This record gives sequence, C-alpha cells and structure tokens, in this order.
Amino acid sequence: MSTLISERTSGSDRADVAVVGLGYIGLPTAAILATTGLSVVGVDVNQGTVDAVNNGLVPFVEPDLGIHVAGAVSQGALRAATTTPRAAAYIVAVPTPFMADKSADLSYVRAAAEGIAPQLLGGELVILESTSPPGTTQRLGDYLLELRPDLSLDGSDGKPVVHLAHCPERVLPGRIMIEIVTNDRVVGGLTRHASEAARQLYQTFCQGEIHITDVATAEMSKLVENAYRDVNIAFANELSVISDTLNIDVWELIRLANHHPRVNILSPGPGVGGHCIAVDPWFIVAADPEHANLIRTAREVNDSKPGHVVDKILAAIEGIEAPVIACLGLAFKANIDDIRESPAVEIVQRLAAAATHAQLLVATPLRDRRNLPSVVSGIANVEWRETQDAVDAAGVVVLLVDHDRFREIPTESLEGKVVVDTRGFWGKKHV
Ligand code: SAJ
Repeated sequence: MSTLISERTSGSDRADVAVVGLGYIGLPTAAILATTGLSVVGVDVNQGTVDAVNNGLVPFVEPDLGIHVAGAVSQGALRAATTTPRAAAYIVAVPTPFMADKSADLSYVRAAAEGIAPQLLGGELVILESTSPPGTTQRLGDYLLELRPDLSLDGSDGKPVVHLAHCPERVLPGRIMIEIVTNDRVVGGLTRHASEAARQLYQTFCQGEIHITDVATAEMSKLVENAYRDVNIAFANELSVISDTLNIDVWELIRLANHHPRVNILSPGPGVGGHCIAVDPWFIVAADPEHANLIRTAREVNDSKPGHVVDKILAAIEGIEAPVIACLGLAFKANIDDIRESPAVEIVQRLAAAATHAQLLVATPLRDRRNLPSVVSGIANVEWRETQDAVDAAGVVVLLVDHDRFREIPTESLEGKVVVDTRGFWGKKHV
C-alpha cells in the first residue's frame, strides 16, 4: 500500500480509493486496486450497475473481470455506490465522447468534479484516467477550484492542496485484466508531488514501468497511440477498397506484403469502432485543425468503410425479390459485446434502411434475443436469430465481427450462398 494512502486513511472511515465511473475502464481498475488490499468504492450514476457490482456481477463481457469483481466484493474490499464518498484518492474514469462538431464533451468530467468537490479536505490525489484532449486535466482542476475556492492545486497560495494528475488507460478490450497489470503507464501530474503520488498508487498493481511527464504530454500520448493505430488501419482499409476495384484478394495481398522484413500491414475490416480509436484522433484534429491532415483523412477513410460494405451487399442482392441476409455480429470487434461506435451496427442500420424489401437476421452470440440493442431492435426488417438459424435461412451471409463462436459454423453451410466476409474470417474462397 502506498505511503500516501496509508497515511491518510489510517484511523478514518475514508475509502483508500474512489473510482468514479464503473465502465470498461473504471470497473477493472476498481477491482484490481481492491485485490491489492486497498479499500475501494466504485461510483456510478447507473443504479443497475451499482447493484450488479454489489452482487459481485459485471454488467458487460470482459474476460476474467467477473472473478476479480466477485472476489473483491466478497472480501469487502470493493463496494459500489451512486454517490461519491470521502477517499484518499479519486480516479475519474468517465466517458469523454465527442459532440457533433467532433470536439470533446466534458460534461461527465464536470459531473465527476461535482461529486468529488464536496468530499475534499485537502491532501487528496485526483487522477483523470479518461482519454482527454490536451488541457482537460487542468479543466478538471478548474472545475474543482470553482466549487472549492478554499483549496489549491499547487499550494502556492497557502491553501490546502489537491494533487491532480492525468494517467490515461491503455488497456485493450478483451485483454483488460492482463494489460492493466502488464502495460507501462504514463503519468503527468500538475506538480511533481502529484506525479509521485499517482506513481505510488499505480505501483500497487502495475508491473509495467511508470513514466512521468507533464500533463499535456501525458494527455497527447494517449491520443497519439490511438491515432497511430487508426492511421495504420486506414491504410489497410483503403487497400481493401482498392483491391475490390482491382478484383484482388486483399488478404492474400497483405499476407504477401507482410513477408517484407519492414512491412506490417494491419487487417482491413468493416470500419473502425469502439469508444477510443474512432473518437480520440478527432481530439487531435480539434487541437490543431490546420496541421492534422493525415490524422483527419485516416478517420474519414475508416468512417467511409461501412458505406463501402453496404454498397457491396446491395450489389449482391440486386434483382432478388425478397432477399434474406444473415448479419453475423454487432460488436465493434471480436469476442466482446461492446457496440459503441460499432461499424457492424451502422451497416445493419444502413442496410435495413436501403433495402426495405430485405429481411436481416442478426446473430449476436454474446447476447441473447432479449438483449438485442435498441439501436437495431426497433427496425421492422431486422430480427435476432441464433447463428446457425440465421445462416441456414439466408441467401446472403455477411460476416461483420470475427467472434470465435462463429468458427462453429460449418463452412459447408455457406455453400451456394453469397458471402460477404468483411474480416477475412473464412479466407479466400468465401470473400
Ligand atoms: N481494427 C481493424 N483492423 C485491425 C485492428 C483493429 O479493423 O487490424 C478495428 C477493430 O475491429 C475495432 C477497432 O479497429 O473496430 C479498434 O480495435 P482495436 O483492437 O485496435 O482497439 P480498441 O479500441 O479495442 O483499443 C484501443 C487500444 N489502443 C491501441 O492499441 C493503440 C487500447 O490499447 C486502448 O487502451 C484503447 O483503444 C483505449 O481505451 O483507448
């Protein structure tokens, strides 16, 4: 346990850490901190999430998270609440989505500050983990001081200090419980003391190196990592469109090019989804629109990919009176159930609207019929089906997500059907 935390909490009823936001990052962070022996309170506005966690359950799919949450709750190290408690350290892991103009919506960060501010006594550590545009950590500090002018962020005016730092999460959905421990972390504190306190806290569970820098560089490092990946995926996606024009198998093309010792092209897909890579590069564009040309173009290339897939499917059903289309998967990537910014969802929605004479049978192996997301469940020509039922009933099979469970589909059951394989899942024969 860090000195910072043990000094503060000994003899008090304060939690060691309060994690604000129990989503895909907050809940794993709360659970892993609790397993180190710290007392942790997870805070979320959603009563259903709070109830689930207090019952040792996880309200979404993430390998190995369930066992950590169940263990931490049963040992009394983790509990959840809808209100922010007193704590020695706060970790803010709330969404930072973008608005219509692609700038960041900081209303959840503001709401987190409103929950934390009344609990502060001075001496606490507040860490912003949410992916944020440059300047957001300072904004969080400004919000806190607006609400608590009796406090300070650096102690220069003699008031009690709240130590503020940014430490972006970098874990990969589907591998969160591994990467949260093994990945290096970047920490940028507003002061040296804040950086050191944040380092101490992460050292309780992080086996990777903890790199200290200034706040703006920490904020940008996270955005740059995701923009780098976005640009590389855009290259692969652009190749797949060009390959369609040239009637080339893009998977074979990339496999061959990747034999070069200094070439490593990523995989094309139906588009780029998720709450990170499809969002974060826009924060860089917003920060310097004049110069962020490659980054903007990559976003546009990836955003245009679902439309290309829809056009391909529409061409495949041209002339068919009542086409039945199996759409396999809705998640933004394999083996998770997260549909945020998912290109698969966009494709189903656009296809259903463009082909009202078609029936779309959606298979989501990680969700059941009652759990079909509302973004598609209300569409008249869309219905949920078991995977094999959908394939058997359809003339056109569209593979949108490469879930392992789809490996159970016998390839013989695809014979005679038009297959649109957006992930290279079944290889050359079925592209
Ligand atoms: N994708 C492709 N082709 C590829 C790789 C990915 O089309 O070759 C697509 C996926 O299908 C998905 C999207 O890109 O729709 C993003 O998937 P991902 O696996 O690349 O990344 P995320 O969004 O799950 O997680 C990323 C990670 N960032 C990087 O790898 C640089 C993760 O480490 C971050 O913590 C996470 O964003 C985040 O929270 O910011």
